[in-house]
Amino acid sequence: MYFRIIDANLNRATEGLRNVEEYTRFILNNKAISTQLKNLRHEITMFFEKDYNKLVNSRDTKNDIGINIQNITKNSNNQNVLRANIKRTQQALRVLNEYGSLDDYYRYKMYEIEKEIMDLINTEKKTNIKNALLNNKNIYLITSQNGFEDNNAFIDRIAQILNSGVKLIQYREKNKSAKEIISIASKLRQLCSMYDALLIINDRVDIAKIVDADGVHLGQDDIDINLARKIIGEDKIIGISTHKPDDAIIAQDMGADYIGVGPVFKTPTKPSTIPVGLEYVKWVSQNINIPFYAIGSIDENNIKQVIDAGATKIAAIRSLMNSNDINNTISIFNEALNRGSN
Ligand code: TZP
Ligand code: MG
Repeated sequence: MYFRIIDANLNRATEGLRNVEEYTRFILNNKAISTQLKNLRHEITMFFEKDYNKLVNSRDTKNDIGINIQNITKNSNNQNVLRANIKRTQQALRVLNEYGSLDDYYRYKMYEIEKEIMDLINTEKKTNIKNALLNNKNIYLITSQNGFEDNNAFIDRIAQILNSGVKLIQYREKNKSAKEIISIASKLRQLCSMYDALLIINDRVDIAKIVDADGVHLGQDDIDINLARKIIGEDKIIGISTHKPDDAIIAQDMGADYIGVGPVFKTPTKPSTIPVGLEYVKWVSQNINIPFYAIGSIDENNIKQVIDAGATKIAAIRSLMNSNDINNTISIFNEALNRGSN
């Protein structure tokens, strides 16, 4: 047995694992991966436990000719440190397999964990980008064609609202054929791109994909978020309507990019739905970490109450679609939202 080699590589592997674990624990806050790494470290240590005395006795640090080799990760960024430690661990596990008969299962397990960590980091990066996209978009227009039976009049109205500074719109249409929805959504796509606004499609993941919208909005009875994610991809925004704390927690855990919170007040758009009230807005503002939009009969007269309950973003149909003076409505909304954030 080459105890010196085993000793050095056991130390290398366990130190590497501990280093990776600190990243998944304190930077990624991921319990599942951290636990896997911890178990791996314990199992490897236990495998060589019987040789502990021999390993320590074989140690001869003073005469180790490799001891002065530069630490390549010094002054490097966190992700370089992470990557170096994953590689270090895998290499050490290979040596422990060859010289110490450690099961190669551990090295393969480490390859799997590496993939899980990298997938998580990539998802987080995308989430951060999407968060930044929604960051300064505090007024969310949800469209309705009520009163705009002519498609051109409807598109003109949306253009006016975009022109007043709204940067986020949801095309919501429950009655038209798929063909007509695609035709209107394509026009809205062009319009939103012109105004540098985001276009979200209500209910229809297929149509969101077809018109290359920025995302899709789903209710509690719509397509499951995981399926929608598969269809529309990681880069797109998915919003979920929520009506109670459990809905919000689940949406957040499932990777929603934002949630709708409402109806805050009674709304003729959803006549049979009991309003959730300001209490739920307050709860979400204190317990949920993803962006949320309060919705349901929010207008110039009650927006302040909604903001006082903790909302920093609002969504509306009628108060925007039907405003007699859209610039004035938007400036009242903006003033209330900006005052609320100070
Ligand atoms: N979801 C909850 S309330 C609502 C939706 C789609 C309708 C909001 O419409 P309005 O006109 O702003 O009350
Ligand atoms: Mg829906």
